[in-house]
Amino acid sequence: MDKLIITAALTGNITLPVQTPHLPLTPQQIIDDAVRAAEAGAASVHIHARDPETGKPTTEPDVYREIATGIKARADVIVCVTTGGVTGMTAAQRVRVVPNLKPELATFNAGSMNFSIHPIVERYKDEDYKYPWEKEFALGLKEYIFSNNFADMEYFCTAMRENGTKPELEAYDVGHLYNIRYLIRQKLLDFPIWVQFVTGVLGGIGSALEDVIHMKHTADRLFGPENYKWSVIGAGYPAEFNLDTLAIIMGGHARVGLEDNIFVSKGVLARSNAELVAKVVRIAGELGREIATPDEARAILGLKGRDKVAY
Ligand code: KMH
Ligand code: ZN
Repeated sequence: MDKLIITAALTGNITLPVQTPHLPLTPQQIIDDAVRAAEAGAASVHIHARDPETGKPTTEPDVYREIATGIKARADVIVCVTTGGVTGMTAAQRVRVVPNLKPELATFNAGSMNFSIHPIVERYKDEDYKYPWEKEFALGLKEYIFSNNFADMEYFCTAMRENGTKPELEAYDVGHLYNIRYLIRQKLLDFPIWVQFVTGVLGGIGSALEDVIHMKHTADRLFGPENYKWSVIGAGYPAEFNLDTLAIIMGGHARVGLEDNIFVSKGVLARSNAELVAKVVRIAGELGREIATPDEARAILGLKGRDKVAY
């Protein structure tokens, strides 16, 4: 088995400040959290940016550059930049971070879907919200379609290939694996690929162990086990740790982070992304799986190296 690649997804664009006071929002907070997550054992950090004033997700290129540069100066960790964007953005706006930063890794969302957290508003009173945009944003997701049509996916493939950025293929359901196979057959993606099985999003596949095993069997059949590496995201608690444990046992890789889950144990908020990373490191240790350093992860995934990024 490969050594375990741990990814820390630091802030996301869906987690709300009302959910946890520990969500990093400003570039400095995101950089600090990335450094601590790397020290705890993360080989890769997945970044989104937020408006430093409002905590609202932003795709402002300068904020992305500030975060990526700040992390690079302090930690030898792979930076996986989002191309997920925010509601209302075109594919061109979402992908511009790739030519701008030429990162080693960037997310590539492998199909369109509903993607919502609107039921969460039932948990909070109006006075709980930290920012005025939060409740409306969560409710608005009820009508949101996360659009990743074939034309857009082709465009993302080209942009990533031209910039030497490896796609981190986010598959939120079994059909997305078939979309990936289509792109491979069209010669738009090259083996070996790096796939995330993302479970537990409202709009995608669930987080039962059988769901992940079905994703894995399907990927084996479509791609061939030798042609891909995989990791798992179980959104929410306890899915995050249950499915990371499954991946550790099955030879996959693990993602944690406040983008996906805010609890370190039942009802206990994680105080940082590093705390979530440390828990996976402990589980892997108990199960005898060694942790990959960033350079070992680069070798496993075939990344170009941090000397070839544009930040
Ligand atoms: N925009 C969200 C619905 C990613 O990082 O690429 C999902 C997202 C995933 O942004
Ligand atoms: Zn993300």
